Amino acid sequence: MTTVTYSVPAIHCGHCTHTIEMEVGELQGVQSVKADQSTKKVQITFDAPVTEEKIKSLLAEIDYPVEGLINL
Ligand SMILES: [Cu+2]
Repeated sequence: MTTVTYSVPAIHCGHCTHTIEMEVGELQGVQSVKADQSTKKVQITFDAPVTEEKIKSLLAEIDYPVEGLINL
């Protein structure tokens, strides 16, 4: 199980966080998604078959591109 936190500056409201949580949550292998409106961060816990690459390309597709990985 891997947890990553991404910086997603395009988040600007509760609709954005909801969309991200719904879309990323549908990827097989994603255990949890928490998108935060005030910090513009998305924390994702996942396992195979999904990969970071797939998560990032989905976020780019839905117009919430990842602009950085935050190492905790
Ligand atoms: Cu929004």
